[in-house]
Amino acid sequence: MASRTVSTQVAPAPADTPAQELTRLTDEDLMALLLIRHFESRLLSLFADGQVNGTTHTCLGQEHIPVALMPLFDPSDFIFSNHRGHGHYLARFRDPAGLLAEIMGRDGAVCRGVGGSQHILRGSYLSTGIQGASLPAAAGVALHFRKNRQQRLAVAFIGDGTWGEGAVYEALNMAQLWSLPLAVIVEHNGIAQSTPTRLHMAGTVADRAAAFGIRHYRTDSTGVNEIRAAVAPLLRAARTVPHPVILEFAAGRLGPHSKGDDTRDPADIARLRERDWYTRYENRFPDQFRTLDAEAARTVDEVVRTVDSSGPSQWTPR
Ligand SMILES: Cc1ncc(C[n+]2csc(CCOP(=O)(O)OP(=O)(O)O)c2C)c(N)n1
Ligand SMILES: [Mg+2]
Repeated sequence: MASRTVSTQVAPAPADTPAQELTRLTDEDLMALLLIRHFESRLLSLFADGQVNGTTHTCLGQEHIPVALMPLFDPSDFIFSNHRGHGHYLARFRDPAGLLAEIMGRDGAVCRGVGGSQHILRGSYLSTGIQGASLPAAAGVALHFRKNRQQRLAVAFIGDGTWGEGAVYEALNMAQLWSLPLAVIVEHNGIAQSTPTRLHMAGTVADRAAAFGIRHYRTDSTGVNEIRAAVAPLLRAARTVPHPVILEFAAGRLGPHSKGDDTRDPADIARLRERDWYTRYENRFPDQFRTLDAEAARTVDEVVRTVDSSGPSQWTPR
C-alpha cells in the first residue's frame, strides 16, 4: 500500500516571515482595533493593581482577526468564542462597559457578572473557557441551520493548542459528512499556554483539514482589509451551499497566557512586536492613528471610571 507523506512542518511562527505592508483602514475598523488594544492593556493593569479578581486571557496582538471577520458575519450567525474572547465580543458588540462590568462583577454586566471573562452569552454569541467544547455544539447549531435552510453560519474560534482535543475531530467529521455551514477560525499564535506549537502538534492544521476533505485557508497577514477580502468569498460559499471551512490566521500573542505567566524569552516577544499591527500602522498612517488612538484610550479610561464606581451586579441565585 502506498504510504502518504505527511508534513511535520508546523505553520511558521509569524516572526519567520516579513510583515506585509498595511493598507489604510476605515476609521471604524481602526477604532475597533484600538478599542480592543486599549481595553486589554488596561485590563492587565487592573489585575496587576489588584482591582480585578479571578483570571483573564487577553488577545493583545490578535485584534486584527475578529476585527477583519466580524463584519462578514450576519447578526443571526452563531458565534462560539473561547477563553481568549474579549476581542471577539468587542468586535461583535462594541460594548466595553458591559464586558468590563462582567469581568468586575459590577452593575451593567452583560451576564449579570456570573460569566466573567470567559463565559459570556449574548444573543447568538457564546464563549466558553473549556478548550474544544464549542466545536460539537457549533456543529449541532450548524446542522439546525442547514436543515432549516437558513443560510446562517455557526462560527467557532479556537487556538492552535485546541487541536489537541478529540472533540474537535468528532465535530469536523460530522461537519464534513453532513455538509454543515460551520466556519472554524483558528487563531494560531504558535503557543498553548507555555508550550510552543512544535512541541504539541504533529503535522499542520492544513494536513488535518485535508484528512477530512475540508476547505482550508491560511494567512500570516495582519491587514484587516486583506484578510477580509480574502475570506469573504470562502464564508459566502460556506453559507450559500452549506459546507465547513477552516480559516487559519497566524498571530503573535504579545501578552502573557493569562496575567503574569509568561515564560518566553523576551527576545522572542520583541520579535513578535516588530510584526505587530499597532506600531506599523502608526508609522504608516500617523495622523489617523494618533487621533483615534487617543480617542480609544479616553473611551477606555471613561469605561473604567464608570464601571469602577458602579455597585455590584445584581444576581440572586434561584
Ligand atoms: C479542556 C481544557 N483543558 C485545559 C484547559 C486550560 N487551558 C486554557 S487555555 C489553554 C491553552 C490554549 O491554547 P490555544 O488553544 O493555542 O489557545 P491560546 O491560549 O493560545 O489562545 C489551556 C491548556 C482548558 N481551558 N480546557
Ligand atoms: Mg495558541
